[in-house]
Amino acid sequence: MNAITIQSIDLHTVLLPYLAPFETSFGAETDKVAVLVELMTESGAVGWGECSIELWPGYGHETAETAEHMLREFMAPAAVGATICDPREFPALIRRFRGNHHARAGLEAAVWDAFAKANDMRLTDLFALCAPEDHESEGKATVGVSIGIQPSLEATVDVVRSRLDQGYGRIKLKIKRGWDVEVARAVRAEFPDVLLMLDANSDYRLEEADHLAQLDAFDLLMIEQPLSHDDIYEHGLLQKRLKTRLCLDESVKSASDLRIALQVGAIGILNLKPARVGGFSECLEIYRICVENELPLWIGGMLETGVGRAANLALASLPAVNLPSDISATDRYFAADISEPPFVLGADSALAVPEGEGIGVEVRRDRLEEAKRRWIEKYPYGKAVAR
Ligand code: OSB
Ligand code: MG
Repeated sequence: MNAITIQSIDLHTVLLPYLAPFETSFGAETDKVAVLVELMTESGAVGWGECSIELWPGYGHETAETAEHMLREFMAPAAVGATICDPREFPALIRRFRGNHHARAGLEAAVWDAFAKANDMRLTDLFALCAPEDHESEGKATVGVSIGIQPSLEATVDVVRSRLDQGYGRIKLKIKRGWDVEVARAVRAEFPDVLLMLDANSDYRLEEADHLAQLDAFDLLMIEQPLSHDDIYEHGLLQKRLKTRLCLDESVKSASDLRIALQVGAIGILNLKPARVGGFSECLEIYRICVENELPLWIGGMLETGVGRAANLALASLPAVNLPSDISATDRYFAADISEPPFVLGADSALAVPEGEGIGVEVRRDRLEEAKRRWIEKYPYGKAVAR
């Protein structure tokens, strides 16, 4: 393998309008904000990574500005000048800075992309080399679509129908307190056979276990993150009272968290998000734990631009990712993405990993500049949030 030496790092904060606002239990977002990391190596390879964040610190606690700050003041200076022989060495260079997983994951993603390109290979094949033996990229990933909270049950059923017509084979509905049993009932009644799951984004408390148990009636694939974003223990207590498998998202921020969740019976399925766990090295460690424990696994998303989505797709195409991932086609998110080519849904609800080296998509400089201008001009804190 060719080593890389990091020569310089540029940060680009972009704002891209969603085709439709996305509402979860913590609010509605109209635009994607992302800090994109562009990393130049001494040999001329250029790697890209995305810090997956949102305008409102409702899912995680980071924002574009905290990510920019951490990267500019601490993490990027610690990375520049370093020579890396294996991307899994990279986390040690920034380990002395605590937390800030979304920022850290964006920088590490750029390192992985540059390293793959410096070795003339796809990122997905580089991941496979770091996975357990005989785990090779399948070159595509089965995906589903995540549907935000809609204004009515009828609107929800209509959106589900249009996504099924587009070819998505698994539907995830966002729920919150007061928007749960009836929405599951309405969608299940209309589509008795669809693979259906719910995501509560931490809105419930353990005292609501009996209420949540009503959801057992709808043959759900899983319920994602019903309890607090930082709880593991009570999810274990809740699981004992539900037939439906619990999937953890927010609560698993590291391999160590996953081991605890397994130990206390808090997890039946893992949503693995590279941003949440602080990067792809940690993802590969978590992947190994899932294989060893036969824990069903899929890759989550945060409505990323093409840069982040391409890297997530590279991971999602590894064989132990055995449930549909939250990585949809470009036209589910944006009119014009930052990168080309767009992702198009193929047969069997699958997305193909691009053939090119690294993440396999190219950043369009014109769109990048436009999206950077948009961020500076619009700066929509507050305005973007309807509660
Ligand atoms: O909880 O999985 C989540 C988007 C933003 C923040 C949190 C979540 C989500 C999604 C979107 O569900 C999935 C996607 O990227 O398509
Ligand atoms: Mg989730």
